[in-house]
Amino acid sequence: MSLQVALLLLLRCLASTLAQYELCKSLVSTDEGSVWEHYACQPKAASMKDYMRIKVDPPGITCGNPPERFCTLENPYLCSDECDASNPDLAHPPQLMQDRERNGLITYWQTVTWRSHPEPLLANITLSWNKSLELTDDLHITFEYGRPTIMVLDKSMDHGRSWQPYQYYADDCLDAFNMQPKRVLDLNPTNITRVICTEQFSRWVGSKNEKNVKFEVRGRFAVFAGLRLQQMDNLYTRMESMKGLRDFFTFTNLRLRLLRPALGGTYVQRDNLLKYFYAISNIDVPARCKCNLHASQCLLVDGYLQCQCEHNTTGQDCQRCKKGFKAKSWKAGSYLPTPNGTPNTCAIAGSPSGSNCECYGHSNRCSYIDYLNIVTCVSCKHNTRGQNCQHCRLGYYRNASAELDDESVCIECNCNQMGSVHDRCNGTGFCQCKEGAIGAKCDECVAGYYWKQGCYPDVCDEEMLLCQNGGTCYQNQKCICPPEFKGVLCQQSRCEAGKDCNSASSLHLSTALLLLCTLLTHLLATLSPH
Ligand SMILES: *[C@@H]1O[C@H](CO)[C@@H](O)[C@H](O)[C@H]1NC(C)=O
Ligand SMILES: *[C@@H]1O[C@H](CO)[C@@H](O)[C@H](O)[C@H]1NC(C)=O
Ligand SMILES: *[C@@H]1O[C@H](CO)[C@@H](O)[C@H](O)[C@H]1NC(C)=O
Ligand SMILES: *[C@@H]1O[C@H](CO)[C@@H](O)[C@H](O)[C@H]1NC(C)=O
Ligand SMILES: *[C@@H]1O[C@H](CO)[C@@H](O)[C@H](O)[C@H]1NC(C)=O
Ligand SMILES: *[C@@H]1O[C@H](CO)[C@@H](O)[C@H](O)[C@H]1NC(C)=O
Ligand SMILES: [Ca+2]
Repeated sequence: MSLQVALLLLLRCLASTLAQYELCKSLVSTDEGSVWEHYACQPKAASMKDYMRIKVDPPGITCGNPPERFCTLENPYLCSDECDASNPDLAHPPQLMQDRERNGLITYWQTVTWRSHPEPLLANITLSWNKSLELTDDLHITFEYGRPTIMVLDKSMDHGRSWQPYQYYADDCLDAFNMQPKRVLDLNPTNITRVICTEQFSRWVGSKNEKNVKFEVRGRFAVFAGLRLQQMDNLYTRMESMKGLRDFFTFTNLRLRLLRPALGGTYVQRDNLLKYFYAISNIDVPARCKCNLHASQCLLVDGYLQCQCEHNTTGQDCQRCKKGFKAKSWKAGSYLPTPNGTPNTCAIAGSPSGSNCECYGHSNRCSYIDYLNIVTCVSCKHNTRGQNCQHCRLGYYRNASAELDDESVCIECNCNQMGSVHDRCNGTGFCQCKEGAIGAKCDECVAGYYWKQGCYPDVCDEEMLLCQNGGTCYQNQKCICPPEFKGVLCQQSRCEAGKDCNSASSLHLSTALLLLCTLLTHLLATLSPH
């Protein structure tokens, strides 16, 4: 065997001990000397329970304040156990869900008992990381004294601003959530990201026999990677091609909504409510930092997890190009082609990889225009335009507090359609107003004009253009005249010069009656003997 072959084998061997996508770059020697080669990379999976913040709700749900006795489901009439928050040996605070247990001693968080039945015993546990993470293995929650009969796992991907259900758990899914019970085994490649209700982790089997509630990640990975996760390449390929698959495993916060404790049977024994409560000894969250395939390390910096970004990216999740490296717009690294993927590095502005054409990160493509002999950016994004995407499109104006390579560099003018001459604005966002309109967006009227899908001169007001003859001015738009008057300012009597007086209004009718009466009187007068 030649030395070269031996070296190659050794290298292969080394490479295979490294997990896939573990290296962001390596120094490679070529004819022109050593150069860096870059690869898509991601941090190792870690136990994220070490970094999570726990909050339990409602306040006062943790037992021991005041001290309280409790029993167990197996031994319901031996109620010698006690929870006392003021005694370290008898206290069960939330941090016991994430501690490292030593000497086989199980430590757990515990709630108050179901004293106030029939009110439901509800508790929320919110887990926060302030970092986007991706699950890499099953989530495990260990319940002492029995698993809840009804529970929901929620997740947030935006630091707790919005939440969505992740999985439902119940001993009777139809009854609790009106959902058909499913198992992860029932899922296939097309509906793998479906949110299911499972009965597998809620049935009563004795509190000692089965303590675990899982959110199954392995089982879902196995749909693509095979039962023993041997074909991870298949999974990674799907991650790139299947919409929503990566996001399904991504989260910044998790929440357990405990909706009904273990009952140990079918019914709640109201005469012994001291045996119903929740107790959790451990929550395992195997996950990796989401760094968009631009970092192989994720470290605790100032108390927060941070991707150590490579490829000239930056940000908590390496979700931006570094300043000065925005010749192309930012892209996440790609798992494809396997095994090394594509790094999609950010290129230095003006570098050859940016084709010598600065587009300030608003375009990935340049094109040479032959007859002008210039290179110009193609399809500028983010509402920019121009040879270098350095201007704002018509109808947009430059955001003075943003750099030229900022995605929010162009702000929509937002001119009011009715009040403006057109939809363009000047460099500070002022639109060009039609007569009578005013304001940066031309959505108000100057004095003497009223707004009604545009500005129109006042018809009436309380000063100069008074409605006459008892008419009232309606929103500067028209005089509401008494029935016997008309005209813009009610200045004209309807009976003027005997015209227009025979319309059907009741008052006109009485005028007609009056006329008739006069006529009759006249007639009577002529008929009566003199
Ligand atoms: C748990 O969280 C849900 C969703 O935010 C909320 O509606 C519910 O009131 C919370 N329950 C408790 C006991 O705090
Ligand atoms: C989240 O982490 C960032 C640093 O990555 C920090 O600046 C910010 O204050 C943290 N936010 C909260 C709510 O803890
Ligand atoms: C997923 O699809 C399969 C086959 O179409 C179906 O049998 C299964 O019930 C679906 N699972 C869910 C949770 O809808
Ligand atoms: C990032 O920028 C530095 C400084 O210009 C350069 O040396 C390095 O090769 C760049 N890295 C990548 C991945 O482009
Ligand atoms: C202007 O740019 C700054 C800096 O990027 C950004 O924070 C702000 O939201 C932008 N303003 C608007 C109106 O988009
Ligand atoms: C835009 O128009 C407003 C109002 O007419 C004016 O105050 C402002 O100076 C103008 N800005 C520019 C950049 O011309
Ligand atoms: Ca513990």
